[in-house]
Amino acid sequence: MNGKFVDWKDAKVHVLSHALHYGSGVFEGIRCYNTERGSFIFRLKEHVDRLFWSAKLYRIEIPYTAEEIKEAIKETIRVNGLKACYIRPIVFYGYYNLGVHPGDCPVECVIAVWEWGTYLGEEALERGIRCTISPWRRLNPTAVPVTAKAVGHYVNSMLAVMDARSKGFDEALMLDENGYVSEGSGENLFIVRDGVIYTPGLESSILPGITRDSVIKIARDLGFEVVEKPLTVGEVLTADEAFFTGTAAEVTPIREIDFRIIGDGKIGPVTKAIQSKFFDIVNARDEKYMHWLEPVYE
Ligand code: PPE
Repeated sequence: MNGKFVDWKDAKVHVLSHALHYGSGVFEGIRCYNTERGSFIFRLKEHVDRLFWSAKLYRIEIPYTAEEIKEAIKETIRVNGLKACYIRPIVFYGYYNLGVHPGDCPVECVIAVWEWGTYLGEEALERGIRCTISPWRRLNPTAVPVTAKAVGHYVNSMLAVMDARSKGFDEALMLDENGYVSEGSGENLFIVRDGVIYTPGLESSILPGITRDSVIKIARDLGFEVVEKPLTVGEVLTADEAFFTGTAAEVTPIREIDFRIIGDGKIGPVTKAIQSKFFDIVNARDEKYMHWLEPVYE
């Protein structure tokens, strides 16, 4: 917390912190994997870079360099002695005085790490999940810079996932302001049709996911054609396969959307191929992608 190690129970902020009232913060979600070759952080550089451009979009000046943040992340894992963990850096306006303009509120910078297993339940990675199309549209880029991973943007995601869970689904699928399919509450979407992989592009108000970028590269390397384009609800409902990607969700198949079975309701062959390659890579079993892994204990 702000350059010092603080015990979990003492890691507190003032109730009049600006970010609590106005959502004025940016954050990241990163995973560290425990592999046979040691503990590695997946695409640390890309995550820290995104933290900086999220901050730039919100005019938040991070009082550290990217190098310092990366080193602090590794050090935080080391002092906790964790082998695998989820990493949450967050930079936000703290307490000074209220009022929408952050004025002289201090920029607070925190890195938290903890063990976090599968995001959508143990079964999700194998059997796939059930989604519903959200009545809440994804925030649009004329209102906020949606490519920033900003704290306040997540009220939109929270409404969507609460709606989905209240109806008995695992996750929400959100549409953009034009009615094209955008993304999940915390994941990017891919579909497969006739062997070709499609995913919504930046024009569909998505967060440019780092797992999404990884999956596009992995899929092309495996010889698949990957097309970024606006996707209609009809195209998604009639896809042969569909899956979500995200740091927390990893590569999670979607088996059903609003009671329509996707493909044959099981993880499809393309999803399976990409998912197993993804897990090989994050578990340091693929020499070609070792540059995506940052060692923690070295
Ligand atoms: N879209 C949204 C809205 C999103 O929150 C995430 C990550 C993604 C796409 C995928 O981005 P990436 O992780 O770079 O591949 N969601 C994070 C937060 C999850 C949470 O519940 O908190 C995550 O996966 O860490």
